[in-house]
Amino acid sequence: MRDDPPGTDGTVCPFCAVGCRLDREDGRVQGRDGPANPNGRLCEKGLRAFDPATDEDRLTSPLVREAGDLVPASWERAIDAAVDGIETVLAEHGPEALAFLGAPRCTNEENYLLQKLARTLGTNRVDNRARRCHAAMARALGDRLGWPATTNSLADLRRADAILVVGANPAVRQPVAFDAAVRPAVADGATLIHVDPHQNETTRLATRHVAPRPGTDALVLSCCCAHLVAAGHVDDAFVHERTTGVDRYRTWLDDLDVAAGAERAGVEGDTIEAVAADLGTADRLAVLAGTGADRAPTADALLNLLLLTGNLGRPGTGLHVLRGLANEQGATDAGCVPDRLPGHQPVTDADARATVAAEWGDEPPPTPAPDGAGLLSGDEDVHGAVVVGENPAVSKRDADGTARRLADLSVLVVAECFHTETTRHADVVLPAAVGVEKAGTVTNLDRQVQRLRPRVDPPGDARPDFEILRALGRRLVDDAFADADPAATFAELTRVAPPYADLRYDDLADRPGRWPTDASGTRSGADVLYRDSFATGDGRAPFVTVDLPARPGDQADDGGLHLVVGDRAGRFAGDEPATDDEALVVHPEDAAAHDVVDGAPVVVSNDAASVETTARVSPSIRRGTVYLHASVADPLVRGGDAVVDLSHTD
Ligand SMILES: Nc1nc2c(c(=O)[nH]1)N[C@H]1C(S)=C(S)[C@@H](COP(=O)(O)OP(=O)(O)OC[C@H]3O[C@@H](n4cnc5c(=O)[nH]c(N)nc54)[C@H](O)[C@@H]3O)O[C@H]1N2
Ligand SMILES: Nc1nc2c(c(=O)[nH]1)N[C@H]1C(S)=C(S)[C@@H](COP(=O)(O)OP(=O)(O)OC[C@H]3O[C@@H](n4cnc5c(=O)[nH]c(N)nc54)[C@H](O)[C@@H]3O)O[C@H]1N2
Ligand code: SF4
Ligand SMILES: [Mo]
Repeated sequence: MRDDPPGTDGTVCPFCAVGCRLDREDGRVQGRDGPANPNGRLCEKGLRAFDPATDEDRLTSPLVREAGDLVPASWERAIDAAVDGIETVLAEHGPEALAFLGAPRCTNEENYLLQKLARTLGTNRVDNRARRCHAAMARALGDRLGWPATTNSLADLRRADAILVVGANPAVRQPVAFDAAVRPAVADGATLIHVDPHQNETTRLATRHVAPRPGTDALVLSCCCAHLVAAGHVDDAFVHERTTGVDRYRTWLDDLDVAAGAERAGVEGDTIEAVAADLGTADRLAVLAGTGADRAPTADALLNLLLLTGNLGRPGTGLHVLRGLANEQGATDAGCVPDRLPGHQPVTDADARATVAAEWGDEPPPTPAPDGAGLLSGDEDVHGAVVVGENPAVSKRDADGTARRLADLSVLVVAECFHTETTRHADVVLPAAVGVEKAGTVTNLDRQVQRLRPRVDPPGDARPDFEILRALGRRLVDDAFADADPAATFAELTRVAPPYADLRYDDLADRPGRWPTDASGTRSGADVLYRDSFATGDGRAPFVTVDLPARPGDQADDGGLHLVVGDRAGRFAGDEPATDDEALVVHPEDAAAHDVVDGAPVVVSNDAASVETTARVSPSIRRGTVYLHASVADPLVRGGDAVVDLSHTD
């Protein structure tokens, strides 16, 4: 895998944040040599990239609710209905009564237009699924290092000589990146340490697997740090020159009881010490963090570990956020966030607001809006919503609550490619184009910005979200929206979002770019962030003491089992084949204690729900913990307790 190889043929796979390039030729999907998929490799999913384009369930006509039913309508009538509904809410309750949800499946330009629409109407109530998906890790990176993004490039991972994977399964979830970067690094002798209560496909390549109790990663990692200090593996020069707060942190570490910590995490003390030795003796340590690690204390502990050992700002090091959906990074970069303008600038920053105002003619409001734009937390002030490419009625933690709130809105406008649980509550449904039908740009998980090219026409009357948002903007705000096209909107993004400053839409047609573009104005962008200093006020990164959970771990002592959920997936057609792997994974000793045998039907229950499935008895899961596929576990995790009971059915 080369650094920054050229590659702009075809378009970008719409399914995950790796951002492989592909095209369709003679009816078959084929990979194209791209920056993230050297030699045109694709995973099985990528081979289905065009499936949504030809799916017969696609929405092909706008729909408007009439007498309780959604009925086909012309675009003109649908936009009228959307605008009427939104203007009524504006007139009755003001802009803070509207919420806007975008669109990690949509382009940078679409996300930019969505947040511009919200903010020019007068509200910061705009959010996107992406920020929530890897929220804790991105926030810690942004707060402590400067940018809420992966620090090093995927290609650069090959240079690591130790790779620590926490709460993730990149062998299956980001397979092309895993095969192109992680496998070759391991083949060259890198140590792979996998921290996960459940063994998955990534574990197969691991040199060492550590299975702590769920939720105890921060404790395990902090104990590692204590061992690193004791064994003299601290990079003193790096700590001295590039960090702050080490004394306070070291005092905190000194007070950490590593023996008790290991016991609470359910891991042998020797194992933690051995992991610390693996990490401490590596010259170049890189960390990959997934959804299972997305907790604030874990993020803090990981960054402390990297700072202590000087594993930031150099090739082969850093923290990789294993983002999921195709444009998770870009949706956030473009400003679909309730407290950030484009380019991650705080809405509270008067200078940033002034730059934006110079472009828009309107200054965005200075007050951050709540997470989920308030729509998801049940903020009673929200009376209307525009949802673009999300399905909050099922994909959010409190899905039932969200569905109720959607049903209660006075107006819900949804841009979608398919009918979903969310369109069911909509007043206006606008049929949207899918990824392979669109132009624009997307930004992958290692900050590479790539051009999409429309490869097929949208079916029927479906249109790109860009056109939909432009039409809404023209009617709700002003004619300036009417002039927008993806090229002009990207140019506007580069003017208001400093990390995108020197990227040019036309250039991206020939060569992908990467943000942040460097200060000298070249467009190569930083494949390794923070080589000389961190993007913080004083250029240094702070150590922080870790807020360790008071009562981590499972509660196997009282007979309950801790539920670990994985394989969370979107439901976009073609994105994921139906899984037959819905069994409850249970450790042999727990199975025996609950009188359950392999293959037996079982009931898993907590205070929220009971689900029926079959048992797979396997030592791949740690004792006291059970693993369930998200699609089956959903009713249990929706507001329920993480501790479950297990019984067999006869
Ligand atoms: N094929 C396919 N690939 C996808 C997707 C898809 O739908 N299909 N979706 C994409 C999306 S949107 C996302 S967000 C990513 C998700 O990618 P990943 O984050 O890799 O998702 P999972 O496979 O669920 O892996 C999460 C792991 O965390 C572990 N875990 C749970 N709790 C804990 C804990 O407390 N500590 C530790 N250390 N581990 C824990 C689980 O056992 C599980 O193995 O995948 C992306 N890639
Ligand atoms: N209960 C539960 N919750 C979950 C998960 C889970 O497995 N279970 N998984 C979690 C994870 S990791 C993620 S990332 C999220 C995913 O959450 P969401 O993003 O809300 O859900 P998806 O089903 O992935 O995608 C939403 C919709 O986008 C539409 N879409 C695709 N492309 C486009 C486009 O270009 N334009 C428009 N307008 N629409 C488009 C698809 O038709 C789909 O219905 O869910 C998270 N939450
Ligand atoms: S790894 Fe991701 S981007 Fe690449 S082909 Fe597979 S799903 Fe598409
Ligand atoms: Mo995700």
